[in-house]
Amino acid sequence: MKLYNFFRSSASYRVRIALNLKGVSYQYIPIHLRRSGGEHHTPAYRAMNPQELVPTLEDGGRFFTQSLAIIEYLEERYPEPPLLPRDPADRATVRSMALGVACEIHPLQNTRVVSYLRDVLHHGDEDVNAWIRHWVTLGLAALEQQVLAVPQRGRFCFGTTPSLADIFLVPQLYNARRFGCDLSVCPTLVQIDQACCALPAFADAAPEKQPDAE
Ligand SMILES: N[C@@H](CCC(=O)N[C@@H](CS)C(=O)NCC(=O)O)C(=O)O
Repeated sequence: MKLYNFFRSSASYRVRIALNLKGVSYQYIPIHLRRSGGEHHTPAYRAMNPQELVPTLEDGGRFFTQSLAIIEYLEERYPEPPLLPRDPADRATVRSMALGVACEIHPLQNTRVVSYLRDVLHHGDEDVNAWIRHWVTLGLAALEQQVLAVPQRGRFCFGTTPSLADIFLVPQLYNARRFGCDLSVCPTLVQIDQACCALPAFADAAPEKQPDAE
């Protein structure tokens, strides 16, 4: 398996955590998002991933894109340890937490969106930072409430073992810290993040541990 990714990309970080939790070894192929105008915009990369986003997973001669689809692929190919609970209602709850990050928070702070605000609409740093902090904080506050409402409260977002929800949470909190967001809105998420980062699967996936880290 080959993972085309970037150390600081939170969508890449999610897939690295999942691969580590599953104990699947992979080749790390760095795709630099800024160098030479962004290596994700080259024709060779676009042929693998027409969305021109990282990550892309190559397996069995096929290319898989979108971190959630990649992680669900890994879940189906390597069912142990499970990243989703067994009960359908519980599975929907965990997926909702992950999707809250993937669909409601992350896209609004993604590089190309922020660059558009800055370079095309000519917003200054102050506006852009306010935009990022607003959407990230709003989304994390909602996720905090979702986690608190879980009947099976444990050390993780859902119960006593890491799930898809934790895989999406940890990279998003990493981004939130980078952007200077106010994490007082989500004290439970901060505790869960600490519990996750104490596990080797999460710690080894951290941006600063990757071969292309700057
Ligand atoms: N929904 C996609 C998001 C992928 C994504 O936005 N990746 C970012 C890095 S975290 C990226 O490639 N950004 C490049 C850009 O914005 O130009 C996923 O989950 O894989």
